[in-house]
Amino acid sequence: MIRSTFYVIRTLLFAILAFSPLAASAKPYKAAEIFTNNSQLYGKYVFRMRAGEGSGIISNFFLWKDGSELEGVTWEEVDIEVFGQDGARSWQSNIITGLDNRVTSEEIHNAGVSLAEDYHTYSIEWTPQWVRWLVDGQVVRETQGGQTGDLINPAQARFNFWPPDNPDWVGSWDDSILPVHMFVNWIEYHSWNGSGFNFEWRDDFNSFDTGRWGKADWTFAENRADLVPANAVTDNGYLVLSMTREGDEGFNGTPPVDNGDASSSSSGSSSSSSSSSSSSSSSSSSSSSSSSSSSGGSSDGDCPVVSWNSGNFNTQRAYCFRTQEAIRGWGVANFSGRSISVTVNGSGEAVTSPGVPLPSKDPGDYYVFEASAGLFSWASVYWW
Ligand SMILES: [Ca+2]
Repeated sequence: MIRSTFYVIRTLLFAILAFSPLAASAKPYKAAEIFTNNSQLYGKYVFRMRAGEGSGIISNFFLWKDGSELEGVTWEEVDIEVFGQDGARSWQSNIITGLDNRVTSEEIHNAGVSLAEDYHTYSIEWTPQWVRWLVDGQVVRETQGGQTGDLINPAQARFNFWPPDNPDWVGSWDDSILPVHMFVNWIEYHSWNGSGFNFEWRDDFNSFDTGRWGKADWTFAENRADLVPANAVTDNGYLVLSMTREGDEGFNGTPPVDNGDASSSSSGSSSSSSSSSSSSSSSSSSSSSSSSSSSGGSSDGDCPVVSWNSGNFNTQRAYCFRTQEAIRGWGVANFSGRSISVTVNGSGEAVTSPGVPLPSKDPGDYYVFEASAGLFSWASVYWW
């Protein structure tokens, strides 16, 4: 991921009007949004999403304090917004806070690949001290302090897919792209325990769980479409959010398969690992130099056995640890300057790109994680 070259803070006055909810029914296009019925204060959300492609559209996941749009209420929002334009290769992170004048801190990130051709693993980590955005196990942005201190209320998790009436931001609108869809394979929520994250729940979208999720039936001024329940469905283990013309709502196709999902129980580990290794060829080539310089040095027996699955190690020096846990997916955070190498029992071929699926192992074997020295005094590795 290439960090954006510009970082903008500005206030938005128009937005008070632009985002006032209106009853849906009037617009010629229909889009979709789902939201958790419950709100959570802090935590980590991890999900596998394949964005929609096309100019004028965005595929989003965001944390939202319900009622933020109301007069006299502070706005609290954290965003991942994937642009459909230009081959869906860029996305925006943002925090929006403030009472009357909204403060935003959007950054644009170039993914280097199409985010609409494959599923990717996205995470938002939200703690009292920081907000982090990760894609495929790599921290793309971290915000400490500042607006983080204004995110103090429980927030819903929401996915939505809609066409903003804002060509300068999302590109020009051409309705010949319709219908177009975004897909989510699964999402997990991990709560914040004060020093790490605890797994709380996972939704594989094998059905639409109305106990967990609601569907939007409203719109707002900046949206070219109404958000309608008929365009938010589950199909074959995937959440599908659709953008259609009025009268053409719903999804009639087959969701594209998530080949890179290491946790998929039905696809088999061999196929998932082979496809994910090909999709990560660019990142592995970029990390080849760092893997050769990875310190190693310590045999697996020197590395302590850890019991956490989301923890920090507090040293700038090289560090290693072992675990016997079965690992379906993993990532790293605050890893500036560090490389990582993961092996089974300290031998064999090493995985050196964060998030790349690990080889299978027997229950009595250890995954050995070896991190090189880094710029910061703490870093973390987590898995699920
Ligand atoms: Ca699924």
